[in-house]
Amino acid sequence: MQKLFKWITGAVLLALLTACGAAQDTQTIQVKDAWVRAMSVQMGVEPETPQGEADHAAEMNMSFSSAAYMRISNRGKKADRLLRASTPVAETVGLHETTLNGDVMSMQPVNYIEIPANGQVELKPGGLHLMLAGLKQDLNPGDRVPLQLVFENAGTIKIEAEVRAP
Ligand SMILES: [Cu+2]
Repeated sequence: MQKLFKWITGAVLLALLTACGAAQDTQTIQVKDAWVRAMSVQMGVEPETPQGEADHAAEMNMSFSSAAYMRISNRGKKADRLLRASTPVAETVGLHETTLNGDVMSMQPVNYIEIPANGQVELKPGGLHLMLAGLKQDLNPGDRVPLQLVFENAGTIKIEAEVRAP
């Protein structure tokens, strides 16, 4: 019953948001201190390169990745969720969490990042982060990377993250 109620609340809210253009609710979510780890991408393969090596080079390029970090706060009375993100500088942006099991650090995708009501979540090295996979260009310190964040309630929020060499 609780679940159904939640679902209905969500549906009504969504309808309201669609009606009001979501402008007001967007302000309940604030993104601060966004930065992206600097990364150099070696693009370009010599024309004479045998096919196998070219394929390998293509795979290598695809493997260039970086991560974005930020603080997301929620001033609202309802929890919100970051559902997905995108940027023009990478093929994909994944929501990831780095965890430490004993001495082994591993990274796995998460379905969403929940921002509690009246709370905040910090995406930081060694924890939650956005994984920018398949970088299309060098990310040099001082560059600004546009990021589009999609929240369950707040909708789409566009930010710029500064590239930093950690
Ligand atoms: Cu990751």
